[in-house]
Amino acid sequence: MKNNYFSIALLFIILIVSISKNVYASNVISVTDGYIRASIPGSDVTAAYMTINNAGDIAMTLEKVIGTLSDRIEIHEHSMTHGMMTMRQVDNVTIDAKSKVVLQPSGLHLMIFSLKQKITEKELVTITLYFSNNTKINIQLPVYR
Ligand SMILES: [Cu+2]
Repeated sequence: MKNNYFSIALLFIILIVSISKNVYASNVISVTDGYIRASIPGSDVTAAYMTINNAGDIAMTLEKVIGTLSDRIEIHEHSMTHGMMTMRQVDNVTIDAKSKVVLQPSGLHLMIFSLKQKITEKELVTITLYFSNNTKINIQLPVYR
């Protein structure tokens, strides 16, 4: 009986961890902690962030991102130039073998232009990440303010 309670508790812990970590995985690539910013009224641009993990033995490159919310999703990088925060588009992002890359505010991010609809909280936005070696992964991003 005691064992049963333990199993149920463990199941709940696993459930909570998997929900909060928001894990999406292919054979070697997994994406955790992804989210997209709610769009601001009057603006049709937003950004998305996530951690991309590469469990494989070779480097993987994120080459493009596609979603129904926009026809223009770019990989961007923030950097300091002459003491000013600027951002520029980058062609791709390489995740070394057995490594990870974090897309986060003030760093690498996905920039989403020309939104076809408002992005509001309490919805999930699906996008597809395309990597080298014919690897692609569908992920769902919760919307945060
Ligand atoms: Cu940007």
